Amino acid sequence: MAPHILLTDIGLNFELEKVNLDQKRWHGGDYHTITPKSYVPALEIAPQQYLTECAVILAYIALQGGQRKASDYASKIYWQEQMWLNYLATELHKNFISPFRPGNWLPNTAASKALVWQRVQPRLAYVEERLQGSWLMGDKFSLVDPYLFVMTNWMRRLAFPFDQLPRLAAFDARMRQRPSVQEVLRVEGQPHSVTDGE
Ligand SMILES: N[C@@H](CCC(=O)N[C@@H](CS)C(=O)NCC(=O)O)C(=O)O
Repeated sequence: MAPHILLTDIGLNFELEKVNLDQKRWHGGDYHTITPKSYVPALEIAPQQYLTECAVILAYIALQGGQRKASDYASKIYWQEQMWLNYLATELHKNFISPFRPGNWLPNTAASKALVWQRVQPRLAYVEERLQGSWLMGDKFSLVDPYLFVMTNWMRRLAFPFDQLPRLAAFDARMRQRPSVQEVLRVEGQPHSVTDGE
C-alpha cells in the first residue's frame, strides 16, 4: 500500500499487479519466480529486475519522482528519512505481524492481537511524541508518510485505541483526505487477513 500511495501521489506511471499471498500466485503464475521472499511489495524497475523491501522501494520511487536528488544524500533530512524508514520497517511493520500465523499477516486471534498491541503501543507512542508537524518529517509530505499510514490504517482495522495518540489520529485523518490515499483505499480495500469481530 505505501509504494502504491507514493506512486499515485507523485503521479508516476505504473502498473499494479495483485498477488494472491495465500497461494503465492499472480496473473503471471508463480510469485516465487518474481521474488523468492514471496511477500509484497515488489517493484519491477527494468525488465525482470525487481526491487523488494518497502523502505527501499519508497526511497527509489521518491528519487524517480524528483522528491529526492542524489545530491541530497549528504543532507540531514536524508538521514532522518532513513531513520524513519528503518524504524517503520523494523520496529512497527514487523511488530504488527502475528507471531501465531505463518507468513507476514495481521493478527487473527484475540491473543495475538493483544500481544501485537503490547509490542506496537510503546513504539507508536514514540512516533506520537516526535510527530510535531502535519507530517512525519515536519510540514512537508514525504516518502515516510505513506508507510506510517499503513500502520495507522492497520490500527483502525484492528480497532486499536488512538486515545493516547491524538497526533497519530490527526495524521491518519489528514492522510485520508489526500486524493491518492482515497484512490488507493478504493482499489486495495481492507488490509488482509484479520478476522472480523476479533
Ligand atoms: N521485509 C518486507 C516485509 C513485507 C511484508 O511483510 N509483506 C506482507 C504484506 S504487509 C506480505 O506480503 N505478507 C504475506 C506473506 O509473507 O506471505 C518489507 O519490508 O517489504
